[in-house]
Amino acid sequence: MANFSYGVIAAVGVLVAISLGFVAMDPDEIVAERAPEPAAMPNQPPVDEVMVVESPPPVVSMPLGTSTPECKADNTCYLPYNLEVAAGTAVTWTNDDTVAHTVSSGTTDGLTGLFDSGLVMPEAAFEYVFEEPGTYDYYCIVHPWMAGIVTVS
Ligand SMILES: [Cu+2]
Repeated sequence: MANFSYGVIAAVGVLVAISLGFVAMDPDEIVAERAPEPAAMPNQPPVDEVMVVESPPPVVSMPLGTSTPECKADNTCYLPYNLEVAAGTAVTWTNDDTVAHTVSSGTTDGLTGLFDSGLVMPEAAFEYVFEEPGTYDYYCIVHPWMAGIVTVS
């Protein structure tokens, strides 16, 4: 008889403990546990798209008016003055002036012979692919104050 009573008391005790456990739970918590996984944020593109960094086009302009030396003072004879590109990039120079220019590798101290556009007429363009990292000076043989740099990484 004593064993049976202890058994009932123990069983009731376990049930009470379980019931108290449920009562103690915050109803919001129960709902939160059963809520479905939130969907991906619709405004966030996939990670691989986020990693794509748009670089400016590898284009250098020979702007209007560079046939007079004023552009030398603020390095605006070629724009941008120093173009930074990755190895293997094809760089395009566009002649946006009204007279012919050249894109000749080297400085007025001497041509390097790596590239030389010859005369690039107005509205024409010259392209060169930089395969090796380095700093490449170039200038215009016709207007030697025109100087620019391509930095290849
Ligand atoms: Cu020129």
